[in-house]
Amino acid sequence: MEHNLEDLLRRAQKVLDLNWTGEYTRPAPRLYPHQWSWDSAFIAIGNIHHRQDRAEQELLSLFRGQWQNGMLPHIVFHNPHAPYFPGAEIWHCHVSPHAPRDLETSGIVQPPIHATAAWWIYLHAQDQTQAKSFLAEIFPKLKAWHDYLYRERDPHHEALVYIRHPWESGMDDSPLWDSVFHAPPLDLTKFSASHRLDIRIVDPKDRPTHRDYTHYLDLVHLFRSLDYDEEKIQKASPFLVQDALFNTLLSQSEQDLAQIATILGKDGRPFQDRSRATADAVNQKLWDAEHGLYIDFDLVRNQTLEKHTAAGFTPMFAGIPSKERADQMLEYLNSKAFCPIHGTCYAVPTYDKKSSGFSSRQYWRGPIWLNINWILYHGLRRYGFHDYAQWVRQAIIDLPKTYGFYEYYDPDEGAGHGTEDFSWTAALLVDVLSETSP
Ligand code: 9WN
Repeated sequence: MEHNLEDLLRRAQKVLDLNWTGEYTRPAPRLYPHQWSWDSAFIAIGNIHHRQDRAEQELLSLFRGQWQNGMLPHIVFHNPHAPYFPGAEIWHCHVSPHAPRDLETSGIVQPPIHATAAWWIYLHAQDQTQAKSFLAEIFPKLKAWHDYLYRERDPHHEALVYIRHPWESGMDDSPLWDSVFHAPPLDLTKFSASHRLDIRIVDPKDRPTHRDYTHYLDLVHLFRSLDYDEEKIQKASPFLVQDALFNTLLSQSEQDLAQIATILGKDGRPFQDRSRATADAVNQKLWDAEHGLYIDFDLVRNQTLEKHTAAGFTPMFAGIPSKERADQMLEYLNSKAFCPIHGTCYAVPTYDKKSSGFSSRQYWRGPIWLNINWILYHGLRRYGFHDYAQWVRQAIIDLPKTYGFYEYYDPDEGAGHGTEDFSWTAALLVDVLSETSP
């Protein structure tokens, strides 16, 4: 490896060391002091190359917060006193009979990429015997997590699960949610912006608006008032969305769970079948043939969400589109709407640059996030789009190298936004630099 890349790798590992608490890795030192669900999966994917012990512990610590019904919460508050808003007292999850008694958690989920991370650990482990006993320990927990999603989040038995909060998408402030939130009248005085800690830690211009936060908190209060009972939530929630990224990651995780089952001498076919059913449903219901990407479906209003975000290209990660569809997707990605290969931009902005409301710095409304790049990189490789895959990989390396380990980046200027010392930026950089055959 070139000398300057070795130095970059060391700097990335330092960020992961800084955020390691001895039990799990914080996404960032001040902004995100607790354990987040999909962050931990990405962090484990990076850590496996040098710290197998930490990679395994990361996922096991996260699953300590798993609810009895299998739900894996998006935040585990191992230390509830570390300042974050909304903290454990706002979620107040003990109203649910399923919530753990000995640990505080949130009451929503994040995208299910955990079986993929567990399989990644096994594939890259230095100590295979240890990795196999790790798989044996985590397998029933992963199975319970996926069973929960198919059982509780798929009311019409479509093999497509819904999310019920923007935070469940992981792409919290995506323009996809604008029309969902358009309809209900909003009382902006219900919640005071002074409660927000995020806008004291990073530039408010990088973060969601007060209006969006009011929506986020409204939903939290609704779920809590319904004791986090899924049947009641399904009837009352104004937000129930079948999301392309979430279902893509579920389909891939089911493929990986099938591999894990086989290694453990169990039957992998039920997971393969569910993976295929979800892939078929994504193809049937979420494909936008006119524009050449996947979009989301709003179950409450019974309509598609006509916004073109980078999430729409992620189904390649799970091998969902046909070759013909994938060609169409690449054409859109490789255009000025996103970022043409070898152009003056960085790949891949999270929102179509030509759409109204695109922002090069505001949270999920345009900036590049390296976890989405990592998912796209692997999807593009899967379809043999090696040139564009390398273009996306280059951004995973160049952005932290030039601008630091930021949470997200301006797709034209490259400048970093949100918090510094962001764990998954470091972890996914470690992962791509550790590849034997990029
Ligand atoms: C709310 C931790 C998380 C990420 C999300 C990202 C952001 C939280 C916040 O940070 O969300 O869950 O407070 O803004 O949008 O993807 O998991 O890094």
